[in-house]
Amino acid sequence: PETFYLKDYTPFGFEVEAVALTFKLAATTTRVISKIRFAPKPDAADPRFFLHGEALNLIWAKIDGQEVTPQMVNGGLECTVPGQPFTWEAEVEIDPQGNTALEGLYMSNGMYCTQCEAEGFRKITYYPDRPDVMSTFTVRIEGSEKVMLSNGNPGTTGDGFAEWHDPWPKPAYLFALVAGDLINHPDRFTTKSGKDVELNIWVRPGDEGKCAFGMEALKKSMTWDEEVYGREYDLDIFNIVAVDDFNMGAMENKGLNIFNSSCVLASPETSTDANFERIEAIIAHEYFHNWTGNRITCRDWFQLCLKEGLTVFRDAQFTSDMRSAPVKRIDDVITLRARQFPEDGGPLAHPPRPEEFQEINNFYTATVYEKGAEVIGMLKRLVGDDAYYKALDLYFDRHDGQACTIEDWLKVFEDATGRDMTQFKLWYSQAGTPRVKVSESFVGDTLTLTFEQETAPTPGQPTKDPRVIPIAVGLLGANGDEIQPTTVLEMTEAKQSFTFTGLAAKPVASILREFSAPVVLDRQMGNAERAFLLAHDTDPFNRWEAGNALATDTRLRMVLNGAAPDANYLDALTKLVRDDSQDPAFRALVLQPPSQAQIAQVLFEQGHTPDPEKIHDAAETFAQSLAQALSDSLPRLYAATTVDGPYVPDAEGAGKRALNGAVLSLLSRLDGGAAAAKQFEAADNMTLQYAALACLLRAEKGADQSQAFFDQWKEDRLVMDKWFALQVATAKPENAAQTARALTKHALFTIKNPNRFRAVMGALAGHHAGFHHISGAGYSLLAENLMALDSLNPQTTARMCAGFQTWKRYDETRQRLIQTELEKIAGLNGLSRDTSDMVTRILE
Ligand code: B3K
Ligand code: ZN
Repeated sequence: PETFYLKDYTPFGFEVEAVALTFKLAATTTRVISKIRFAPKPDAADPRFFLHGEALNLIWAKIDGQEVTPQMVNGGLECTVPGQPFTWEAEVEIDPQGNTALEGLYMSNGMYCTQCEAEGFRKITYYPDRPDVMSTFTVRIEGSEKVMLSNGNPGTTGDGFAEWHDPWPKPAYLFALVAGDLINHPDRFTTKSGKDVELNIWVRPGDEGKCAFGMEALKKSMTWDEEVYGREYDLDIFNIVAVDDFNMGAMENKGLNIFNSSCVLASPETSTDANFERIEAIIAHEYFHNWTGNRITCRDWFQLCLKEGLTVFRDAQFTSDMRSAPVKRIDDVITLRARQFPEDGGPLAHPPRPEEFQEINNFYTATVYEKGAEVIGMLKRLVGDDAYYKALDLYFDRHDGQACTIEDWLKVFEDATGRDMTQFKLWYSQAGTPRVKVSESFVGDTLTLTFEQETAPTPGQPTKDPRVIPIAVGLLGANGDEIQPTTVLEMTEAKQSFTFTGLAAKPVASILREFSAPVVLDRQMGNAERAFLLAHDTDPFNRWEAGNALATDTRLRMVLNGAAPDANYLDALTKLVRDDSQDPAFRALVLQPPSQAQIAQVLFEQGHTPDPEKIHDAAETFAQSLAQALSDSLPRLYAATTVDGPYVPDAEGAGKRALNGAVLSLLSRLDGGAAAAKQFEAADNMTLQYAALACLLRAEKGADQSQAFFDQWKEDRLVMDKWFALQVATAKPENAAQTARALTKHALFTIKNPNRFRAVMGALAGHHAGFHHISGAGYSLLAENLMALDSLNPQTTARMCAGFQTWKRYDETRQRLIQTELEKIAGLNGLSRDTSDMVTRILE
């Protein structure tokens, strides 16, 4: 398969002045008629007239009204064209019904919808399907569907047709079309300059009661982007559509966002606190793309993090403002460590801006998104808030309407701040997580912190240059007072020391506050000091981090030396949990143990071979000991953290319910599930019902409740996804694969719906001890299902291959088992390019 390189970038040889599309909808024989005005660029480096096209049946093509016979070439067509502006017209036939890949125009539950990013537009018609080709689109949809939508503002609508016009030039990946039997949840928004905007969330009949929360989130996002970034919405209408079959979370098509129904539909009865928070964040994310992604887009797909890293950063700022900033930061770091660090330390490692790819869909990764956002966080920390917003204003001013690069992005920071960004750019070009080792010495009145950075080799990058690393540090006195408020140290060398003078006594240093850089901090610190920071640090992230380090440390010693749970840590933890003056959300976070995959990750970082069984046993033993240590307080805590009154999905309630859920899960280890059974019975919202069911299933006492849950919710796909996932997630390691296998035989299981497939297979891959069970049953079940899915849906298949990415860190037996499965997948007849690319890189 072909490899694409950043260094080969060449602009398209033609301007696209305007695009007009007519769709004649029919389930298996949709006709698309395109009329596109092209103008040759006088000094084109590549004058070839090449249009992408895939799985299209060309009926006819014309240039300036004259029928032509283009040459079909790999991935599209070529044609001889005039030397002056000309009109290209073509009619193609496509099969939305047969499109199970869910890319291009496809059908989901009888409704037409599209997904074009990254390269799906070429499955709709022949076109220069690259993000640096921007044009205005006029769309006419002919069909009998009740609702027919496209980008931009509505034009004429009549019997059997609807017209749309998008005045903002856009790349084809932002094109969208939806048609079906939909109903809307309407609202309005007035922008700060007084523009009246019509808002709609479109859903299938029956889902209209699940739109209100998403609509509020949308309006909050619109206000926030005006207030914080000065960005206003720019069309008369903003539509969101919920679809059931979708490969990812959502898509920011201009004026017509398309959402996986799981990322927009919400109600207290069917959605958990976590669902509500995620929905709010994704609605914000897609809305924020209107400026960071749509008005300013990417020159090519290597620059993907230009829009994704920035937009993730913006949605994280939004969530921090809407909810609790420390909780959001802690959650994000947990996710980064769970998803991005393993990627960065394994065979799939790539820089936030990759320089080559075979299949771009495989680069919508935690590195591009989450590390991309971390890089922006560092930039903001280094230049300061004022300079950051000054640079952003310049970015919007200078590049509105353009398709840009990381170089353009860094240049606005150079121009706005006068700072040289050469070294900072390494964050975009180098893969791998830097390991930062810190040592301390205190002499006279001076504390010296010495840092050393090192990044392990990654595929294609054997050596690394030192990066600029912002390290936020504060100092605490013996009584817990802050004697040095947070200051950002700028590390630029491989090894570098910083001093703090005028200190009366040796302070306790709080290092990498707010997780100021995405690095692994290697710090030898006694548990007494950690407990001190857990009790006193003024930086909430580092307070949590100290607790996390203690939790990790005791679990590592249990796994490696068969030690018992650390008594001092249990003591500190129980004290904190019982302390009602502390924020419930924070207590819940401290109570949430590091995941088993996270313990495996740390073992790997420290050069050990993780043993999933031992890791699992240590987790169980620890939780049991904690439950015992807290036994007197659990009933009181459970009662005290129960939230009375009607369910409100806000941060405060969610924090309380999180603590309540953590307490219930400990209590369930002691009371045989009695409290959980009661809670299940009484629950009037999904957060409580789901938490109770999880506890019961984990205790193997939930058969009746599981059946009751099924009977109650069998008509609700999103709740059924939870039901499928939870059974796998709560299974004993030795039963996880078998449970998952049985669920794939369930009448409501379908491999064709990505949400359902991920519910079962994602839960299996996420069950560390179950997936890595020494029988190999987890590996073979995942492989078997990936092989069954590949010919239907390559994107989702490829994405889920990542479950195998950590294989080389395990023992030889497991490595051999996984290798066998990966080779089976690699050898599959007709394997998709997506999956082949993933499996090949993982095996290397
Ligand atoms: N930009 C889309 C992701 C498209 C994925 C294509 N495989 C959603 C988002 O990041 O907002
Ligand atoms: Zn995005």
